[in-house]
Amino acid sequence: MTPKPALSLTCSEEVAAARREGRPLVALETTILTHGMPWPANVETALEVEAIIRAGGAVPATMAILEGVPRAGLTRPELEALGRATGVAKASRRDLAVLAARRATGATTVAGTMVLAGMANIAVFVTGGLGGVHRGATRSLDISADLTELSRTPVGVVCAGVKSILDIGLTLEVLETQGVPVLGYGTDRFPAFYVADSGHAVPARVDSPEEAARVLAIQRAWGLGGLVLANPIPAAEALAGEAIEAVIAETLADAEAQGVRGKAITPFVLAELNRRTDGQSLRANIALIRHNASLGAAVAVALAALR
Ligand code: PSU
Ligand code: MN
Repeated sequence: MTPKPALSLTCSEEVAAARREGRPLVALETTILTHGMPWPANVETALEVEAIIRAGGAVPATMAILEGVPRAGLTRPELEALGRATGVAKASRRDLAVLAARRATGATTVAGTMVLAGMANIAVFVTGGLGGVHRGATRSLDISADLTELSRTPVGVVCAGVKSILDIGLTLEVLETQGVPVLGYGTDRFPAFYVADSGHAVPARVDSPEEAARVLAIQRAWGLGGLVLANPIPAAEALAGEAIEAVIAETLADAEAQGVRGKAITPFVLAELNRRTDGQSLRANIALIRHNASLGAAVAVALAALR
């Protein structure tokens, strides 16, 4: 007989203790581990990001569904097993209940991680890049569930903007429609992952973790949903915009020619970019997520100080 489904979240000891003591917590996703970066850089980066968050005075809560159980805080062996596994499901909002009912394992996307962070009452979440509106979405209607999740779940997502594998202008339009604040951290420009400036302005700017935390506290108190805190990649780590843009355009054309669709597109493009840039895109990806981890920890600490 199939066991009964797990109806609530299971926290690691570290996460449970932090919740009891009201210490600042930072959620982390796992799709980046299973679909965003190759082994072993994926596991090394995940462990490093957790260490940066601890050094910043907060507690990391890496999210996944393991054998049907929604989890906040993974052990090192669990992280390594996920990072080495192939064929793990990519879990967005709509996949969570199906995976849990089947006692299956899934790596959570930004949307899926936000849902679990909401269940654990964790206010801050650090990742690399958000999903968004895909190029050609006026025909395909391929718009990441990350954007609608931001409108309903009160979590502040620290990211380096979105990759230009997406249509950045349309992504910002949908975030506006969904009522999602987009805050530039120390910048008036919306960042585009590998480059600090996408060519689009941000609707609002903050210049300190405290300022970001104040906006997030009000979003949460008023039930207004989440927000995006867009943290530009440090100048020393940024890639040359035109060169990376050309590789992205080529890779997207190949994806289309090979019939790659839906949730398979982002993982396909990330793996191909890494291969075609000789690891440059991966190095930039690692640098920016580390940078986001220290900002995320600082925002979580500032938010805890407001309570
Ligand atoms: N963008 C990146 N790296 C990633 C992702 C997006 O630069 O790893 C992952 C995130 O987990 C994000 C998901 O939530 O892809 C979006 O997938 P989709 O486009 O299928 O919604
Ligand atoms: Mn999609």
